[in-house]
Order: sequence, then structure tokens, then C-alpha cells
Amino acid sequence: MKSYIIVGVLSVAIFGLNLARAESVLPAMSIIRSAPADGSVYSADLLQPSAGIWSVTLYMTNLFGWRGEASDFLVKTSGGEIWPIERAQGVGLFGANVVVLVFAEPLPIGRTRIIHLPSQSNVCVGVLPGDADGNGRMLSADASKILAVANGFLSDTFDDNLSTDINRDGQTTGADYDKFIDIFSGQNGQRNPPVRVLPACPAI
Ligand SMILES: [Ca+2]
Ligand SMILES: [Ca+2]
Repeated sequence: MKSYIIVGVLSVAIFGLNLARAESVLPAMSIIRSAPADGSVYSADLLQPSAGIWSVTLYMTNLFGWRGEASDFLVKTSGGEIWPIERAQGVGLFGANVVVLVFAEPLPIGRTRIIHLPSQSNVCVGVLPGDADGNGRMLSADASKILAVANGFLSDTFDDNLSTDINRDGQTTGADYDKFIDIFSGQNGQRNPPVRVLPACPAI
């Protein structure tokens, strides 16, 4: 009986030591990268069903000791709003330490900074319908890219497909060019006058 108690006490002590060691060896929890990627621009028409950035996946250094507090993250738009996080979900599997932030409403047109408050690490993503080349401006070059992909002159990589599929139907065709023209001219009800240049990322 006595030996069980000793083994039990020792196990608890070793477990405690391991926890302390893990805490001292691991780097502080912070953001490494994100999907959508830092600096990327979402180009699809927000009026399409379920279009928009509804969630952001954050790849973290580790999730050690994190209990899923959404309040550790702050989402700030260039319009000056604090965007509500519906839920923050942590997944620590196969060496990946991932936090998924899910929003009740998709991120608005503009730039949005996502900050992990304890580490101040952050990423900034943009939303500008029609910005197929992701340079933060809606220009004729975007129309050219959409046409090039639609006509098969530009390789239809996953990224190209995603950025030139303005109407979000899964393929790049002349309909995406038409949608671009609608957005460019402010005719699709999204914004009139249309937003053609992304503002700067909001400060931390
Ligand atoms: Ca552009
Ligand atoms: Ca399309």
C-alpha cells in the first residue's frame, strides 16, 4: 500500500516537473502564419452565397496552456470596428498547433488585422472584390488576369482559380469578367462608389 502511495506521489511530481519543463522549453505562444495568408486579398464578390472570409486559420508556435479563450485575440478592421469572434477553436494534432477563429459575419471590405494579444503577434488580410491579382487595387490588370485565366492563357492554379473566380461558382469564365465589370463600375450593389483601393492595415 505504502509503495503505491510513493509511486503515486512520484508520478505526480514527475508530471509536474514535465509541465514546468515544457513551459520553460517551448517558445511563447504566438502566430507563425495564417490562412488566408498575411497580406493576401480576398477577391470574390461578397454578394454570392457564403462568399467572404468567415474564418481565419492561425498556425501557432504551440497551444501549451491555452484554454480556448477567444479574448486572447483581437480582430480590428480598417473601418475602425472590432469584429466579433463567434468562437475560437484550438487543434493540436500531428505537430500542428492551429487556432481557427470563426466570425458571425464575413470580414468587411477593407483590411483587417488579427492580433494575438499576449504575444502581440499579428497578421493582416484584405477583402477587395475584383482584386484578382491581390495588389490592393482594382484596376484593368485584374480584368486582364481574369480574361487570361478564363481563356486558358494563364495557368489555372488553385490560387488563380480562387482569385479570378469572382462570382464564386468554382471556375473562371467570362461571367467572372462580367462580374468584375459590375463591381468596378459600382453596379452590383456592393458599394457605390466602388472601393477600388484598399486602405492601410489598422495599427496594433
Ligand atoms: Ca489588383
Ligand atoms: Ca466563376
